[in-house]
Amino acid sequence: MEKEFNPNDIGVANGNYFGLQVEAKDAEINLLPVTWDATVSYGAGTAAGPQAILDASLQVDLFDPYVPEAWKARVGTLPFNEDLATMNEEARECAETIIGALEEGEEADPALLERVNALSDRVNQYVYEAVAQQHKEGKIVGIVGGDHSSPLGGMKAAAEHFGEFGILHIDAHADLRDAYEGFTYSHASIMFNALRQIPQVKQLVQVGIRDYCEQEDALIRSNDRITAFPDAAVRRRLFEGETWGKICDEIVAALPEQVYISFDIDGLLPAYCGGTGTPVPGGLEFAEAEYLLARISASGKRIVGFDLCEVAPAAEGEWDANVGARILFKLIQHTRWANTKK
Ligand SMILES: [Mn+2]
Repeated sequence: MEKEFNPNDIGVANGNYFGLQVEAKDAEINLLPVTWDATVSYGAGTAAGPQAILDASLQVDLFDPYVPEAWKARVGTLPFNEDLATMNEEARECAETIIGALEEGEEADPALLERVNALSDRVNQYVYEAVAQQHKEGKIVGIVGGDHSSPLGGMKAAAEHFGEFGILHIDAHADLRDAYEGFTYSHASIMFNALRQIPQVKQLVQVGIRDYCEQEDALIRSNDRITAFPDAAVRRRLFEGETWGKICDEIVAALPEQVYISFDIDGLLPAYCGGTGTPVPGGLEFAEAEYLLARISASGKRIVGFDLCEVAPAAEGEWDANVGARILFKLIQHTRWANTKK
């Protein structure tokens, strides 16, 4: 006989995130695992993120200091897509050859590039369709990546269903490169693609960014759809006596009424995500990220979707996945709370 659900018990490995006994059809939020990391340029492994986060999520206590009755979250888990894993393997092989050539100062083979781009297109289409179907059923979707190219289809689906929104983008990188390394759908191009392909994205609000190039900096400065809170500028203000609360006010104010949250785990301090593809010194404390999410959910804005990307299992132990599971829990809770009439 199945035991009655007790939020105070240890999570049960039932194939669902956080061991929740919620079927996808009954959920308010459904999580879509996207096991895709084809264009990761430095350290691979984020394709294993969704499963590692699921395993670690069983350890997360279903309590939240900001959100009442967190354990009542009706969060479902959508199936892992086996085809994605096969496609990822093929695309990764091509991408490794391409990146290897580029690192030798050689030209990339155009046929291989075309193949990676075609496979990326299929992933985008799959994610788009899976998310659009959920929207039709009245659900909010959280995408669990995968590298940061994973959620583009989900952003498109959200734009078609919900209309205009802003993206709160927490990341060490600006992700504003045009076809980085020749890959149209590079992890480093997600926000460039979102701005170019999704007119409903009214504002991109970047927090934590600290590793980006001259061209991206110029784009940030010249494009009025982008508001950046670069890590160095934020730290400077904190060092000189301003509070994180005041800066969060500005971040919240920069966002329109509807918000999509795109959370790259490397936005946090590398101590929280050493296994991720491209860790960068500096970044947000866990508590700073949580507080920012709490300010969004208290602000009266509506959250139309979210993603958590670039969590890669560490070489040893479960720390990265453990942090990822906890950020995922916060994203879920603050999405619920934002969308609850208070
Ligand atoms: Mn990113």
